[in-house]
Amino acid sequence: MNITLDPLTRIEGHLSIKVDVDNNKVVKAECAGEMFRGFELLLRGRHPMDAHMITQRICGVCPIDHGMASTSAQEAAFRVSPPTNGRLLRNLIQGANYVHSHIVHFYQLSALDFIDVTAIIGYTGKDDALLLLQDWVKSQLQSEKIFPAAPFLPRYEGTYAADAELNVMALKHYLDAMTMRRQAHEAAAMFSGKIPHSTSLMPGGVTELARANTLAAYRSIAERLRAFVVGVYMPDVIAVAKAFPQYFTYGRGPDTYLSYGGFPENDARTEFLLPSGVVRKGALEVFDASHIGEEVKHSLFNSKSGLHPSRGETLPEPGKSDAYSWLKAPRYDGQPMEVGPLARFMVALLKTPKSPTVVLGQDILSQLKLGPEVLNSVLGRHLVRALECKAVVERMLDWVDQTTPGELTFKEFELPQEGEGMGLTEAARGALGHWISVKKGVIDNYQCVVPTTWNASPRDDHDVAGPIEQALVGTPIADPKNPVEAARVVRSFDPCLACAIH
Ligand code: NFE
Ligand code: MG
Repeated sequence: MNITLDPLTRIEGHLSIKVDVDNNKVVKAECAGEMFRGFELLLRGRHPMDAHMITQRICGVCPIDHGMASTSAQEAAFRVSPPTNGRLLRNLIQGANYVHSHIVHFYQLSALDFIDVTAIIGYTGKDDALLLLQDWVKSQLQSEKIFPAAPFLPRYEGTYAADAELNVMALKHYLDAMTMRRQAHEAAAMFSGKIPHSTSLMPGGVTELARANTLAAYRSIAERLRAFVVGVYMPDVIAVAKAFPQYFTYGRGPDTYLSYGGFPENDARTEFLLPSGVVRKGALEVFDASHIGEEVKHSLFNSKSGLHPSRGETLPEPGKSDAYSWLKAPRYDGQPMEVGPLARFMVALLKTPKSPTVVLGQDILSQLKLGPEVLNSVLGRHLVRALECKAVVERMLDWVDQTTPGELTFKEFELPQEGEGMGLTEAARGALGHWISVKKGVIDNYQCVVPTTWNASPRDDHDVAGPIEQALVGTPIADPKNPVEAARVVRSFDPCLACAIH
């Protein structure tokens, strides 16, 4: 039997999932990005310093990550790098953008996969926000329209959390998370000029100043965010984990992980808060960018297959036979790689086993009487994303203290007529790379390989499925009309198709 989830909601962008189900289990999955955007083509012939302004528009969720990758690629081409204060302000901007993203992913995008929104009907308390939510859900339930107003209903029916108290508390946190998200945006905008799409990120640093009063204001928001992440987000993820333990066994990806390294801790940008590395067969390897290639056998492109992104081509071919996705298939040594919080945790587990994040992760798992092998799963991804959010928000407070008010945040440079550069960062959703080549003063080629392009990639030249496609196989589907289990698997990756197709 075939089931199609199209569009898969509560993610960013247009994703179509097709699964073959046999004996109530997924036996094959196809993951398709459904539109072409063409950012790589429209950058050609433009002034190189337009790149970070344009590529930030790839996405409103992670614009800062694209800005980081783009300015880093330009910096490599222009032979400049930010001063200490510039690096720190970038970490502060990107950190706040991460915290917003992870909070939104858990509460606004994923929680309603587990939490029963209809439990609000039985609410008898006096919280104004919850009473409003109650009215809204009631009116949706009473609506005669086939599709009542989004966002809560309709939904796939299935098994949701049974504990009324847990449901109502989580719904309250769903509402609180919106405030937290706005505050994270406000903190980022203190140094980014605005959010989304920063006006202050530039090759050479950040054009905003490091003022003592702004640093103090940022710190006070960061402390509120930390209180929410530690006191609300982490406990809620653990509560969901306790209510749905079987989701530590669903959603197993390829068990190959890639991280470029995120949040530089030194000006040479060789040490990172989120370490860089590759994990295959349970062993840590040094990441080597020359191993990346984008394959296109099943992608709607007639570019040469397997090209390194520094030489990449973007040649759309809408009617291509045997192709089903507008995503290329990035591969490392020809292998699919999972990227994102789980990949970063798996790298950290082997590279920095004594880091507070890894120690806390092990602690939580042992309280649940589980070992790290369960992390390659739906709940594993949610758990390590929350752990990472805590690590980033806590480190943001240190970066505030390391910033020196009044010192330069930007380094001047001469713009060369020719140059090539690679810019790598860890976006909230995983490894993000931009490659720029400049000739005669304009962009000659520009390529982006984006986190969700790795995770949601279609089959490659050897017909090997992408990470989400692999993770879907084996998922039990109790009711083919309500494939909520498959949706939970896909959402655990936090896919952003707007980014992935770029
Ligand atoms: Ni549109 Fe993004 C992140 C990037 S995902 S959200 O995080 O880069 O592929
Ligand atoms: Mg690309």
